[in-house]
Amino acid sequence: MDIKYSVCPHDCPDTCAWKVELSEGKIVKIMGDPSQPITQGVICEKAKYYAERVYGPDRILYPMKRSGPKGSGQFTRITWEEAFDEIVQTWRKLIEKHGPECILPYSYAGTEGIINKASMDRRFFYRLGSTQLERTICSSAGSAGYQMAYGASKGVNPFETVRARFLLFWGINVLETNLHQAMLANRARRNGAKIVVIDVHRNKTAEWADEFYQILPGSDGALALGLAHVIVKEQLHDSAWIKDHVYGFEKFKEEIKNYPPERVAEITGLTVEQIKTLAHEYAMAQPSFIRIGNGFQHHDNGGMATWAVACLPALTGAWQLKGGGLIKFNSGYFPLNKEEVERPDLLKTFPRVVNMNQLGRVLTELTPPIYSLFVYNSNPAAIAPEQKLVLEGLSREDLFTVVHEQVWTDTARWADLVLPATTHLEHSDLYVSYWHGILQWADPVIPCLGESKPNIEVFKELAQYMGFQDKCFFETTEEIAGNALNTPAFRKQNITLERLKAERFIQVEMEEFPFVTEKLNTKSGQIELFSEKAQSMGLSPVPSYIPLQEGPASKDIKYPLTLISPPHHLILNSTFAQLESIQKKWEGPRLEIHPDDAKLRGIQDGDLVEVYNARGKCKLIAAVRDSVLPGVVVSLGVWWLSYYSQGYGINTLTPGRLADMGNGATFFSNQVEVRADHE
Ligand SMILES: Nc1nc2c(c(=O)[nH]1)N[C@H]1C(S)=C(S)[C@@H](COP(=O)(O)OP(=O)(O)OC[C@H]3O[C@@H](n4cnc5c(=O)[nH]c(N)nc54)[C@H](O)[C@@H]3O)O[C@H]1N2
Ligand SMILES: Nc1nc2c(c(=O)[nH]1)N[C@H]1C(S)=C(S)[C@@H](COP(=O)(O)OP(=O)(O)OC[C@H]3O[C@@H](n4cnc5c(=O)[nH]c(N)nc54)[C@H](O)[C@@H]3O)O[C@H]1N2
Ligand SMILES: [Mo]
Repeated sequence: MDIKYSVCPHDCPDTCAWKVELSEGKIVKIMGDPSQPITQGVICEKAKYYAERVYGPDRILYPMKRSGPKGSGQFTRITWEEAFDEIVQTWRKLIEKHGPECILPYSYAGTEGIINKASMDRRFFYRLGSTQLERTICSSAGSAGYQMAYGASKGVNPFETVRARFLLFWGINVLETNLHQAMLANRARRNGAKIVVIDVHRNKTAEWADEFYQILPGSDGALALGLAHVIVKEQLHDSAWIKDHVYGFEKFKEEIKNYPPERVAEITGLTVEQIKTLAHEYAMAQPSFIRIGNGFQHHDNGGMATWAVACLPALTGAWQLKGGGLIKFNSGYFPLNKEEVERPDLLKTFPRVVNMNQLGRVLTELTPPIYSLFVYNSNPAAIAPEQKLVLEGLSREDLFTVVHEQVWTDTARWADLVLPATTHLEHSDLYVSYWHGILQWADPVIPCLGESKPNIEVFKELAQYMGFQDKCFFETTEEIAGNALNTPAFRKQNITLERLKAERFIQVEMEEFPFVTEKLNTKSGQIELFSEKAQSMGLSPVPSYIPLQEGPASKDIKYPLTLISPPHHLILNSTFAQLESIQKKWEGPRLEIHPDDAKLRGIQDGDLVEVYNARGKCKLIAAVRDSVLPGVVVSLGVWWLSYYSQGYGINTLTPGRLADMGNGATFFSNQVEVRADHE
């Protein structure tokens, strides 16, 4: 038995440290690294099956060229040289005829490793002058909303949350999507703290909480302003602290007059009593801590709602005590030299920018058209909204699609050329977290399987085939990582790549409020409850509640139910979906529907139902239960398309509209109707 170490690269706040057991050079077991203080030897269930993912039958090991009709899954093995030649020759012809903007890269966070997520690829597509991609599918609406108040993605150090007396998990399924925060919360609870959850779905996290507030989708902004109303009206706010740290309190005070508990009760579905109790408890128990998740950011009003919630600790001055305040994102604590890593200066033209949430429209409607798509670190055929349009785009005969992947995803099946990618266990990378403050490095644990190559190598070689001679296309992973860490803030903390490689993980400094020595990075330097920036963007200058375009208050009687499709604990976005161990445990695609809604439609528990709206339809098995409110339906997980009957996934139904801030995704502002399927 041999033990090696790695870091989980997936898009999850916990960024766990792994201990990997090998036998005769093969991975046999994945465990949490007990020495890394956040991971503490604990990893999620899906990561434990990683060896199956690395060695499984779905692994892509060689470059493959399509040999049947598009989407048929028929491919023939070719060499890397043939693959690169074909890409470059095709692109040269396309560029000559249409210019480089007819090529589009599509990627997200398949790996969170700094080098293989965004370094050589960004350099390559900047240098090429291709159409650029706005990568806002995850949490950009919320980040923009949070930054209205605080100017940066910085919040509480998670370790401090064990001191909190009141922990409010708001729109986050923390037991399943941020497990180690739940472990810290359990420690706080043992110290006497109360755990409260606000969600639209009575999930495992809701059942674990001491108190659960079940609200209507997209009503969070109103709830936050209603809580602020009660706090200020009953003088539970901290005037002295507000005077020193908060900008715009008087204007905010005017705005919250519009949110008396009676009105907020109507919007949220809570009772007046519940709203008052929550406001009292939140304001009185200090330190109080809020963890914001993605739930309410994936709505039309996600930016404003986040800004409104982010104002609460400013009113009570919760930031004064260790463990008090909020976490939305903590990525701001890693001041990497991104310019040096990504080299935006290589872009010499002003190509168009398209939004990743609208890939379907981009591939089917954009003029002049996209003629070549290069996908890596993402599975858009499954995870992107408006799936029908995405698939229509991918089936275009005049679209040359290249997919660099580890496994045969839905997107890979639609490709013209498929290139084999290494997993993080086969390449080195540098890792930061967007929740904790531990910087990590991982070396390969096993050699590259088959002929797979890391992203950085593919883009380096492509650059050579394209004749790009800039020095930056010859840099190694170590050189880029070393430069990424070469910033004044890291130098001050004596953090270098050499030290990191020797120690594997280093805790970076996480300053306490106000996060920077002098002031916040907002215009006023204070927490902004009134923002001139918001005003200049044509938004309300104070947080306010705007009903969803598609939501519970929707007047569209054709589609009366709001569909929420958040993560499933067995998979990570669409990753892990195909593993045999996962499939064995999975109950199949389900739709949780309230007994009243089911009865109205003649639907019984276990029935196959068709969920539909103007964007398309998707078939699921009805799970009739009161875990959802009347008018709300929930389907967990984004599964590969072949696991849904007729091959249309949950994202057939979801909208490509953009949220109020950050051009974010609106997956959950989604009206549908459901009928029993009698086919
Ligand atoms: N197991 C697992 N873990 C994951 C992922 C995964 O797919 N599987 N994905 C990872 C990624 S990329 C991300 S971004 C995070 C996302 O993880 P979270 O931050 O937890 O976000 P979601 O699970 O999308 O939504 C959280 C909760 O919000 C609820 N919700 C939906 N709409 C509303 C609303 O209007 N108001 C309120 N209050 N709640 C609402 C949902 O029911 C859900 O329980 O998880 C990461 N971790
Ligand atoms: N309905 C609905 N849709 C959603 C969501 C939802 O809650 N509901 N959540 C949204 C959110 S928050 C997010 S972040 C997105 C996530 O969407 P994606 O980022 O597309 O996530 P995955 O489905 O995990 O796909 C990542 C792919 O990258 C591949 N990959 C991993 N590492 C590497 C590598 O090193 N190199 C290469 N070339 N490939 C690699 C994996 O094999 C995997 O197939 O999905 C969004 N879609
Ligand atoms: Mo995400």
